[in-house]
Amino acid sequence: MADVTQNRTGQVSRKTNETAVSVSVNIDGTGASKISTGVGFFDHMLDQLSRHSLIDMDIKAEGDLHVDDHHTVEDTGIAIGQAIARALGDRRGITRYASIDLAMDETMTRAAVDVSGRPFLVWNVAFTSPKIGTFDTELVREFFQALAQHAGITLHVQNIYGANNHHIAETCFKSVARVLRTATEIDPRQAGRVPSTKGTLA
Ligand SMILES: [Mn+2]
Repeated sequence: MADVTQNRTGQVSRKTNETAVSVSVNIDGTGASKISTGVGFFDHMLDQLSRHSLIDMDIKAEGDLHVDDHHTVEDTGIAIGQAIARALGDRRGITRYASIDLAMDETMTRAAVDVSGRPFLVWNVAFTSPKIGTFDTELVREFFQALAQHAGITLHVQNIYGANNHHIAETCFKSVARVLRTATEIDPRQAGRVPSTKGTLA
């Protein structure tokens, strides 16, 4: 059996001339979060990411929001990804793969993940508006690119249909949350093995 008593937690503090970001995650959490990035819509999305992945997240970001939200969103994605990678360790015993078609009102978004150690993002999501309130919709991709790169996951996200841009963004976060939950969960039938014929995912 995988040692499920082992703490799957990760902490990252990252400071540049543009941002200071601190992230703590617990993979085996309950979806409890404390999030403050200074970007209201982004906080709302990260709350969904934690709630529906059941990964506890403590996120504090202070960025150069006088420029725009870009650095803060990207660097928060980097730090969350790094914290998840640390928490996963050698990825022993995990389910590894998951996918979902996630519905929200008129919108349907599909996400698939391989918690492979190999970073890759396939992004097939088109927004019909450049902004949701004051938030730049193109930053949704930037966030997931940073997350996939630094968590070491292969992530595919496709918006199948949808009209409301808030819903399109939110289904991206919720669908990724759900596949992260499933793919990072301990599969008892793996019996603590690394789920790869290579013998390594780290
Ligand atoms: Mn919402």
